[in-house]
Amino acid sequence: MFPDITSFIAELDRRKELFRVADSLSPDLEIAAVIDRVSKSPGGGPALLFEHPAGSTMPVAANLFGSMSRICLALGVTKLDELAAEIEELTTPPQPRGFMDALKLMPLVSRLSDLMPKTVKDAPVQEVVKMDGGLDELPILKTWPDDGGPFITLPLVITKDPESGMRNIGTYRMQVYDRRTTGMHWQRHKGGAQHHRVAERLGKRLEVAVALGADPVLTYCATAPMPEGLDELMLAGVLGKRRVELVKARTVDIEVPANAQIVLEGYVEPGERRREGPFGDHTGFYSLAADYPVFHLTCITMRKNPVYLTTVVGIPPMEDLYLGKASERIFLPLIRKTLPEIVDMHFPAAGIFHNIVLISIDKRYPGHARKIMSACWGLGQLMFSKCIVVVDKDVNVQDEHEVAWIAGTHVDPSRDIEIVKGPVDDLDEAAIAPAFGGKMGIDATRKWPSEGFTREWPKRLRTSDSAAAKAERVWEQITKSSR
Ligand SMILES: Cc1cc2nc3c(=O)[nH]c(=O)nc-3n(C[C@H](O)[C@H](O)[C@H](O)COP(=O)(O)O)c2cc1C
Ligand SMILES: [Mn+2]
Repeated sequence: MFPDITSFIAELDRRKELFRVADSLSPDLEIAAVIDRVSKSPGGGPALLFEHPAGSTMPVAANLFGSMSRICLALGVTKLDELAAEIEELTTPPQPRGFMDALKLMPLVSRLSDLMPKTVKDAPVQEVVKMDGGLDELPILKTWPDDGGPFITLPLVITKDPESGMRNIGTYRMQVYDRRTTGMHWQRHKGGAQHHRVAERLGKRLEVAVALGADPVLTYCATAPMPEGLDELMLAGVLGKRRVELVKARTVDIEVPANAQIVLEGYVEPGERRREGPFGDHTGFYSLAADYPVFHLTCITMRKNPVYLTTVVGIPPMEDLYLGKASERIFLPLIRKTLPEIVDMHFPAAGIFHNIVLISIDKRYPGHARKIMSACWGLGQLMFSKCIVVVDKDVNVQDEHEVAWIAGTHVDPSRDIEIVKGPVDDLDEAAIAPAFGGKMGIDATRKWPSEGFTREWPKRLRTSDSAAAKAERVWEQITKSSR
């Protein structure tokens, strides 16, 4: 597992998965345009290191997670499903049948206790401490022409609940207003916004620390839809198989990742709001300008020669597709703890995570597909699912073509569509009102007599085994003759 982003970059370089851009390109649109162009190439293109961004001595790294092989490498697996299997094992302790059996569980318990973060004294991220540092020292990108300004797009925003002290880490973009202030775009449903809500009720300032370029596992974890109140650092411990090292920040009472490249320390005042946006978003459209809290910088700490890690969001597919794919795989076994009848789920790239959610189930009783829709709309960030398509377990939801075919043939829209209203993603500009709107479920399972379908359900086409075997043999001849 990689202790920091620079060792990850070095490994990508060794594997020839890194392209170094020697040209001096501008952080104003040019670097972002390259990142977008590369992300649109088959498989997501190489990772990028802009060695000489115009106006800065700090290199810019991007698209580090932007392919299946790189997100796997970042998380230390060869296939994302390995993570799912690990999480399954960790969360399903075997049932001990006696004392000797119980003893075997000890390694599991110590594994769990080994996952909590530990505090260190000396940290690379504090090699340089700048009390009067400013954001103008960083090559922060303006990514799309109508953007309200430059945005920090891949920050790890760390806060503590002012009452309980519980920590949260979330990736929320930060629009640069000037060298000491930015926007703080934590949307109302997110962990950081909840801490700010508590701070405002108490009439208190909320201290904030922002890590840029933390190690690959932790960078992913800040984007993960962890249930509220569960520490992202614990997930980082599980996935990274080691305790995350933290160091006390200099001007705020928050521990920050010791191996990050850069840390911004500061606070958000109660009651303060400022226009944020527009911003070319991962919807592929500009998110409209709106009022958001404001981050005030008190101190910058950094390594001696830091790399500025960023990402560009835009029309899918982009790098965040692969971060989302990791969440899809990692959270499936956890969702199955409450909904074991879910067989698989898939978020197509065009659906930008929650606009289209495809779920296969082991259907057990009438109305089961609708139960799954309701459960998803009540479960963490799955509440944002705008269109949920539920199919039977024999349908492969990873195959979007197959799901479209099955939905087209299995659905009577007058019977099989469920429409509800509730909270929707803050980025949904089509909704009835900001963050409030409609959601649709499509029951594309086979309908049962107990659901009122009393005619015969047609059988799926499949030839006989012997005919299929002959066909395979002929197909082999065909493929050989064409070589
Ligand atoms: C590149 C990227 C940018 C993101 N920007 C934002 C953002 O500006 N605001 C926001 O609320 N969520 C944003 N997200 C999504 C959150 O990081 C995600 O919902 C995360 O689970 C939030 O963590 P939390 O539940 O601890 O709040 C972004 C995700 C990615 C991958
Ligand atoms: Mn969280």
